Amino acid sequence: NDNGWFTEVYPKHGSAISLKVVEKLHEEQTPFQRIEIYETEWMGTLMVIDGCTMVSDRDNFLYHEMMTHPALYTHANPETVWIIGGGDCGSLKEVLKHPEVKKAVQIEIDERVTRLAEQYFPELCDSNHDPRAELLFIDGIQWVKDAAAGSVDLIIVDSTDPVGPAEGLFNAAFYRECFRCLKPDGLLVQQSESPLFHAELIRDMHHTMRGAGFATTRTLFFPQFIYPSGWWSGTLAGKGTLDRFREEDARQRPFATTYYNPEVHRAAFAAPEFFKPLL
Ligand code: AG3
Repeated sequence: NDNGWFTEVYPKHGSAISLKVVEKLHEEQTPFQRIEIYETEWMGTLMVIDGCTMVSDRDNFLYHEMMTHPALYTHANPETVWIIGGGDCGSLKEVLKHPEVKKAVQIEIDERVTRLAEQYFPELCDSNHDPRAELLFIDGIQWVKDAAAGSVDLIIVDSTDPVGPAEGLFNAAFYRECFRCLKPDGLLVQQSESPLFHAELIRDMHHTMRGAGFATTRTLFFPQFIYPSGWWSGTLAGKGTLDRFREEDARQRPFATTYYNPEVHRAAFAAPEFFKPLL
């Protein structure tokens, strides 16, 4: 935050993003991480965790729509959904737009992320009191260890980068527990970083998910201005097939979206040429 700009530097990639700041609204160290909130000139309110951009008013729709709707419209009947992380409640809000969802549990380790989102990103939190929503502030790794086998249709891992509190969400032990918790046709979707900067991480994720028992894995791609390289991804893993896109349901969706639609859904799963050998 020098000369009125917030900057996140990507040291390994010789690059950075800078956003012009109007005002720093908040800063605190929680037991888990350092959270900062800025009012920026063009991106609206911005949440930063441990120096990394997390959510902005202007572009969070891209990430939150693409981390939820493609997976929800791939599952035949997603009634129970867990969101591991996702403390800003943006994914929860999108999940609850689906009338077939009967229960959505958000398992966020750091309650302060949610309390600050309620204060500074109220529009992301306007579904938090939906009777189908449950907000827990506990460790998601422990949650999947303790949960009963075959108890959930869809697990969404909406985490920070694979360092610090989120590190344990990117390994075989965690995926095996997720696999165990999912019903026979269950799906997992995890944010999987930048296809340009972190292609090896995505490759490893596919191998590790399949090693944990998932039959099918697939990555979807979408833009995200405030994240490293401006290009981001989510990776899906299915106990069975990922080929049951409920396209007609997506077309008739009973809610508004800003990015997602059935054409975007199909296009997002197209693997760029340089990516094919990695998958
Ligand atoms: N989760 C992914 C954030 C990763 C950003 N990385 C970075 N800026 N270096 C976002 C949480 C939104 N619910």
